[in-house]
Amino acid sequence: MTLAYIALGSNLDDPQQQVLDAMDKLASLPDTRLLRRSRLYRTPPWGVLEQPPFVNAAVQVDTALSAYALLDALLDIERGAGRVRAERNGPRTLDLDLLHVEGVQLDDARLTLPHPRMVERAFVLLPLNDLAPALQLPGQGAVAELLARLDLAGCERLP
Ligand code: A4P
Ligand code: MG
Repeated sequence: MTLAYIALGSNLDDPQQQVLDAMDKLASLPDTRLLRRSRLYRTPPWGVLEQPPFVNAAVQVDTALSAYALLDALLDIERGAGRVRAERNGPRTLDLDLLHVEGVQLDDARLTLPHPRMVERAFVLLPLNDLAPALQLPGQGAVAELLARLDLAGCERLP
């Protein structure tokens, strides 16, 4: 079994419920155990500014699936939530990104691990820090240290 970390994000069609439903779907993936769920955060949109705020979260799973099989499962769950791929960085019902898989570094046409843009993004590191502050991201440092460099303005924990 291998530890893996997944980021969840939504800013359309009841984002909080989208994220909670996606966590339940992740908990029922084959050969996978959901170990921990982060808290949920409301975060200001990054990239494309003219869109609703996001709800972001992260989970830690223990899985026997390969990184590719896990990615395919995430894309299936996104499709199930009615995800339409339109504008880059634009609004979405559900975005599931594979952040890190223990012991795996990859960069090919389908999958890059660790996720290349995660260390610049408070909306990713804030929930990941709930799960694994001491986690070392290969070539980057520990999650808590990386988070301390970022601007958290406008990010709030949901009750
Ligand atoms: N892919 C490669 N590596 C990975 C990986 N580690 N995890 C490939 C997931 N997918 C990976 O994904 C396109 C393809 O990337 C996948 O089919 C897979 O083969 P996508 O979700 O369509 O696109 P993306 O790369 O995630 O880019 P996207 O969706 O345009 O932008 P981002 O980078 O996901 O950012 N602001 C806030 N506050 N919160 C957010 O959650 N999200 C975005 C989207 C923008 N602003 C945001 C948020
Ligand atoms: Mg994505």
